Amino acid sequence: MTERAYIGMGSNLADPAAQLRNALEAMTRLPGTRLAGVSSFYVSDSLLPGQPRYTNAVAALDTDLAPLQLLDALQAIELDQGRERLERWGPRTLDLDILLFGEQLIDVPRLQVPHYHMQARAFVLYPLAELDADLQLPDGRRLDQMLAACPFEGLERLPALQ
Ligand code: PH2
Ligand code: MG
Ligand code: MG
Repeated sequence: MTERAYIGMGSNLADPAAQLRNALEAMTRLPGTRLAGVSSFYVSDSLLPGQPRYTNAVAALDTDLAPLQLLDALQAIELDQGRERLERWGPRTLDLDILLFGEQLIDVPRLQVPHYHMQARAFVLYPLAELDADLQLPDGRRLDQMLAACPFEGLERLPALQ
C-alpha cells in the first residue's frame, strides 16, 4: 500500500543547502518511492545555543516501503552524507526525520510518529504547511492550530531554487 510520508530535513554543517539538495536527490532513488513535493528551504538559529544555524525543509514521499524500511533507508542516506552521532542534538551534516506516515500512529523504540517535537518547531510546521495547509494528524491535532500557536519569528525563508 502506498502511503504519504512527510520527512523533516535539517543540516547545520558542510554547506547545509547542498546537503538538503543531495538528500532530495537520494530520496528520489529510494525503491518504491516517489518524491511528491518539497517545501522551500528555511534558515533558523539552532535550538541549542553555540551551534551553526540550520537549514531545514520538508519533503513529501509517496512510498510503498514500510515505516521501518523507510527509516533504514533514510538513516543510510544520513550516513552516506557523513552523519556522525557523537552527541544527542549535536551539529549534523544531515538529519532526516519521519514526521508523519499516512494515518499511522507508531510508537516503537526506533520510531515514534507523529514526530515528538514537531508541534513546537516552526522550522517543521511552516514548511509542512507549504505542502498541505489542511493537514490533520492521525491523533486529531490540526496543522493550522499548531501553526497558530507557533510564531514564524526567527525563521528565514530562502528564495526558491536553492
Ligand atoms: N535540530 C536539532 C536541534 N536544533 N534547530 C534548528 N533550527 N533546526 C533543526 O533541525 C534542529 C535544531 C536536533 O534535532
Ligand atoms: Mg531532528
Ligand atoms: Mg533525527
